[in-house]
Amino acid sequence: SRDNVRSFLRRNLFVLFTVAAVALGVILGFALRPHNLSLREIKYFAFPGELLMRMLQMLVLPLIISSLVTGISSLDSKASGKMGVRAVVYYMVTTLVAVFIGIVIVIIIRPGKGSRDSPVAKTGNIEPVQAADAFLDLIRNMFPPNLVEACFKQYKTTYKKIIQNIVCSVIGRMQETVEETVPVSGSSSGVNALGLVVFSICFGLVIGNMKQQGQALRDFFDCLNEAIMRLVAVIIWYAPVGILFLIAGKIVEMKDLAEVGGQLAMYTVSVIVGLLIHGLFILPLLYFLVTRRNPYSFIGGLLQALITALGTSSSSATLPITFRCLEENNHVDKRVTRFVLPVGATINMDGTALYEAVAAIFIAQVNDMDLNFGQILTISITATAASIGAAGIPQAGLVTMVIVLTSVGLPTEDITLIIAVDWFLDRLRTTTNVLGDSLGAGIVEHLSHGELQNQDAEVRNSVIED
Ligand code: DAS
Repeated sequence: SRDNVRSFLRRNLFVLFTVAAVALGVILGFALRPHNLSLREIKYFAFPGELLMRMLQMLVLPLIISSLVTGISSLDSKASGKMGVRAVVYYMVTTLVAVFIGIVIVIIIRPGKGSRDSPVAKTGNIEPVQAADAFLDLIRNMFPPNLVEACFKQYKTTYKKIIQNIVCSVIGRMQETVEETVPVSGSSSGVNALGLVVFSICFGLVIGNMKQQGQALRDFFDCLNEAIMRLVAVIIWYAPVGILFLIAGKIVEMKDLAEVGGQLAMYTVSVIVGLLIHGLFILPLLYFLVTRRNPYSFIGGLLQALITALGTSSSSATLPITFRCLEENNHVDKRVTRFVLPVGATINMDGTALYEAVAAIFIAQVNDMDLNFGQILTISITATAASIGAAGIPQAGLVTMVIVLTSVGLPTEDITLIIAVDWFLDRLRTTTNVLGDSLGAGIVEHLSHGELQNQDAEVRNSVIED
């Protein structure tokens, strides 16, 4: 009936706007391509998109801190401990499954077979990265010596410097241009999210245990969180406009697809097939097996977050929208989203892990290198580590790729082989990352049902006692 249509429209208005924005962005982008806009003109054109990116990033920092601190301090330590373990087990299992799928697909499709499409200029004296150093960097990032600095700077990692050298020498451009192509170091979104997550969890645990004394701080973070979510509700109105221009801008800017060689095209197909299998079948199946609910209607509630991930290629920039979709559309308990979403956006990246494994094996194939079982196992482990270490910002996975390549002795300069299509694959893997985090929140909520109810009962009792 007309009423039904009206209520459907009202509920799905934003989603409809956002889907329309993507379609319009694609059309506009392709319509403008023949005009050969200069880089400067493209920059002006994509400005509304850049603004959306900045608005979302602006909210990420206070959102991560306030949601983690309130989420954790509102649970007793036993409940948060159990929830934390469930989330981490989910993250590890799904990431490893993603890596496994990637490996199987790239071995079956063999995108790198035949002689290589494009020679890579050897870059010469680039010092090799030790996988051990990269691991230590990851752990270092968890403990920022200066919290204020951690809000705008990641620990300068060894491998970032190295990829900077590679890209500089291979594409032979100035460092500033490189910084735009690949977010190498200390760029505007270089928040050390991992360090802030670790600190906020500890802080939340402590003030949660401080009983009456901690009340003022708990109220403060609670209120901060609420205020940030209200800002999200405002920015969400602007999101479709921003997404339209982000997508159109990228399409205008991208290189001619005809330039992409056969091997690279097959590599792209391998990553896409892997991501689709993982995102559309494996993760929903897992969700269904655990919760016995329809995973696709859950995913329907996430559409706006998924499209934002596609538009921004950043899981942290998407975080505010992911929160809203889960809480407003899918009614996931706030104590769960506040706890698991910021952690997930920082360390759980199934799409990135899958892509790292496919890319490393592709590069091995291009170099005619046969990998033995031990090396494939090493790739699985390092791809997982590289996905944990990658920040939720555009193309971070390309940077941490160095860990995977060096762990099995593959030439790091071959990263340049895959740069041409990375902007595109980045969007798809980011969408998979956000999907994995969100389904994870649903699964953890279901498994933690008992603790959440106990907690509710305790709160009720204490109110009655008062
Ligand atoms: N773009 C990323 C993300 O935000 C990570 C990556 O580069 O793989 O999820």
